[in-house]
Amino acid sequence: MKRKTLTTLSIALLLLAVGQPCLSAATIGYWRFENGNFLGDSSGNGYTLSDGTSTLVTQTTPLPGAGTGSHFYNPIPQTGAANNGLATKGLNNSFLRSTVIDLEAVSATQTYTFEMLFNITEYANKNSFLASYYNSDEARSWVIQITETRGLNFQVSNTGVGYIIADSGMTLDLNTDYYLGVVVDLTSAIQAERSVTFYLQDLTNGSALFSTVVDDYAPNTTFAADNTGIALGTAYNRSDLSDRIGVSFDEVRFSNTALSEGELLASVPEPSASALLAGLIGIGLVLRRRATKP
Ligand SMILES: [Ca+2]
Repeated sequence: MKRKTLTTLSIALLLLAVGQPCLSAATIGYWRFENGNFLGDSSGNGYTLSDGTSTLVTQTTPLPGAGTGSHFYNPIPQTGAANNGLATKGLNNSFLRSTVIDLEAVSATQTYTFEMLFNITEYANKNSFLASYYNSDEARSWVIQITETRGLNFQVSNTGVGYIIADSGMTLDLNTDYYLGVVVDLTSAIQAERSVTFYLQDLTNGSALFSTVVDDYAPNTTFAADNTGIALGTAYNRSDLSDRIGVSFDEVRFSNTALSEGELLASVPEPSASALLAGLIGIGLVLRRRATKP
């Protein structure tokens, strides 16, 4: 009976090690667009989204069986959580903004990671934005831009006018489900060590997770005393040029560290060393029990 109890314990510990990853402590905001919490922040930090002009961003739930969003992760590889809803805006429709995120207070001034599932359904061949952050006091900002020819880049500005571009070299297709991760690390005093890493996975066509690093990235912009939130689906300040995108998006996560590939939502996490050790100790207890009691 005791042996059975120990065996059960060891199996439970091993399952814990393999199948129950923890959510990252680096998460600042995590917007999942799930039923019953459409615009809520699943990180627990309260950065709720609002619709810029109300009612123009819609929810699709459950995820469709075909077409836009049907290849979005379900479950989410990193957490194992089920995915039951996504958000959609039309070409000239509204966008979403989070409540104020003070990047200095959450330690995301120079090192951060932005992730998103998305599918561009309508495009007017004008520079557009998947996401942006803008500080109206300092006029400092960052954007994730899609160019006129659907190239993908990241940009930071000290002034809100002149932007320094990190070009991913990637081109996006329409009507294709993607995972995107943009990992920004501008902490080093040495320019050559400041980098932006892009991760992109074509989910519709089942490609592997592709990554490319833009290093020697010039800006080391620091955001302080921030007074705005993250905008999804446009630049923070709307303009005729920045709203020309129809997009479905989901599972948007903002973290305050430069996440490693194994920490991304796209990745199945490796079991931690401590959890593996706990599992091995459980197995060891069983073996010892068997050796001492015939
Ligand atoms: Ca979702």
